[in-house]
Amino acid sequence: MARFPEGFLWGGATAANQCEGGYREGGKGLSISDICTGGSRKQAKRITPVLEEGTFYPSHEAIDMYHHYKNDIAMFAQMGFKVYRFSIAWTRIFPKGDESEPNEAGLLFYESLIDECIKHNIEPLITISHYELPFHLTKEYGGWANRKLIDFFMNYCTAIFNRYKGKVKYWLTFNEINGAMGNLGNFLSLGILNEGTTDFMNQVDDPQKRFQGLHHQFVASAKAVQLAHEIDATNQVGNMIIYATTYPLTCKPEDAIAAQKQNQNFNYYCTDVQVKGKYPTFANRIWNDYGVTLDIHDGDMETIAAGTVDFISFSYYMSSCTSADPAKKGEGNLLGGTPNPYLEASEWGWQIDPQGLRYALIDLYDRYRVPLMVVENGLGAIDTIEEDGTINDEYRIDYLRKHIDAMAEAIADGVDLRAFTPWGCIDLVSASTGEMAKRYGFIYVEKYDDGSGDFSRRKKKSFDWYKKVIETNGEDLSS
Ligand code: BGP
Repeated sequence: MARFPEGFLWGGATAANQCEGGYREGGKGLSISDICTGGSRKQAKRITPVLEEGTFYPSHEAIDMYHHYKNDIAMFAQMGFKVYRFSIAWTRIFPKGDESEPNEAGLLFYESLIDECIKHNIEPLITISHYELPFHLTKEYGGWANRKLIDFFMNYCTAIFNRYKGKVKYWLTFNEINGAMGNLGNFLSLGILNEGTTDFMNQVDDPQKRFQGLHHQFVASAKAVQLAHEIDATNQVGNMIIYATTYPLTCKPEDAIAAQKQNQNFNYYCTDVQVKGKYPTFANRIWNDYGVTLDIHDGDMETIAAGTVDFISFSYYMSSCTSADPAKKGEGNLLGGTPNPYLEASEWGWQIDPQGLRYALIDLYDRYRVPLMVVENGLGAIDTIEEDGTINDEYRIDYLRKHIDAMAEAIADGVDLRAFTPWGCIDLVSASTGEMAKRYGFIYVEKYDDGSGDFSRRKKKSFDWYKKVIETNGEDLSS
């Protein structure tokens, strides 16, 4: 029996702020990612509200997809992509975010990009907001903590839903919305720049604003779902979370409770609101623990209930362990937690766990019973160009092969999985560390962290491998 259903959407994923560049072209406004400097695993990127002369800002040029998209989409087509997940930069459509009319040049750019996908029989899957709020909305309004952002977001959605009607069917509202359950989400997801924050990894936290901002995003997302359906009944809108598979560090009951709590906080809080249309039973406990009082307006909960998503999409890179013992709370990986002694980690400390993906799929499907899409997964690694010009990224193939096998197992377990779009199908800037050195692509881009590189593209070994995976609908994973 086939391991993957017919029509399974194989493809890849990127985000505007990490690949486009052209940060001032076509009338684009400054986004929150445009004010983040380069960084590395050891040196956190900085947030600079005023651009500094002589400082390297990776999003300004990124991999210059703004000028290379036709070539890049043709290469995706060569691999046989059925779907391409990308994001629209809000700042190309509404450069400041609070204008009443959209910027035609921005609308045209994405129209051309979408047409290019369609020309190659690639289904566009669009993330509406992926870590690039217009900076003006941070500066003047305080980011998503301000309720006015709901209306600004709706203007943006109205413009793109109408313009791309009939061409785009799949939409995701907010990238990794549950990133706002943690400290990093203040700025990255919500555009909230608390006083004293300069270091991206160690932001000053304000849980009151963070949870309020998240509430505004829930209302905005639900309104967007309804609007998308109104404009075109065939539109399918998903949410997008980071799924963090969480194991108790030991079988000690306290550790199991700690893991369960972490699961509720991180994996279910947002998903319950967006899929079930209401806050979960444990929400009060979370708000009380943080000393948060939410301002929920009349009608908000009705809006949320009426705007539940059609499917769940999520990113999955790693798992983590949770312990009730504060002394054991080490630096597991980006998700926090404690290292798992049974797993190996990538060079960036992300613990590799294909079984964790199978677990994630079964857990989400059992709890929510809506179709699932894995819209990010992959190995960030240092790639080397050999003397003969090849890039033998067997380690990436090995990572993806195991995760594809895990997806096949989950499907056999009864999960309704529709799509797989590995992250950074073409090398791009890392979101957490702001560097090019951490590469995910099937396509190598000659762009480096000192700003050098001519943006030329070349296929890695994984390019032909993934082509065969798609051709055989996931049956042949050999290299
Ligand atoms: C997710 C983001 C992406 C992306 C990816 C890999 O959190 O949605 O934007 O970049 O992770 O992370 P990184 O780039 O930090 O390696």
